[in-house]
Amino acid sequence: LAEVMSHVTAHFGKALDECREESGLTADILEGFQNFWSEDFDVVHRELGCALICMSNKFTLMQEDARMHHINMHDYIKSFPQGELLSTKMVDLIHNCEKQFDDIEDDCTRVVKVAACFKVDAKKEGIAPEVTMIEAVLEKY
Ligand code: BOM
Repeated sequence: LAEVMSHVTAHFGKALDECREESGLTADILEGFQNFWSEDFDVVHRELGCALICMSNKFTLMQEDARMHHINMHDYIKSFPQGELLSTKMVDLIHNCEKQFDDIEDDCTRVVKVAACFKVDAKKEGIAPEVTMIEAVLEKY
């Protein structure tokens, strides 16, 4: 499942460049989206939350309220090789994290908290990819 997640991350990450300007996420903070999964990268910057909203909107993965669009996220993950094995787990993990930070009003701040929670939980579940796995599939997208 980490392999599937590497494909999802590689594809989703291609939207980062289109979102750098409006989000203010500099290469200084995050050079490539694959580094999201690095042990050395702390998921703490509000700008990353803004970038995730912008990137998600490129694929209609969020609702107007900057919460996950469950059906679209499910279908998006299923579109990758063996994606059906990951989609339900991933939607559940993200939604569980959303519930924990629902009281944060600022969308970018809340989304980066949700993303940090998702990174921790994905690692716990053994579905987090290594950066090298993502780099190996980047050229496919
Ligand atoms: O309420 C906010 C819901 C969106 C949270 C996004 C979580 C994703 C964190 C970043 C990890 C990305 C890996 C693959 C792409 C998933 C769309």
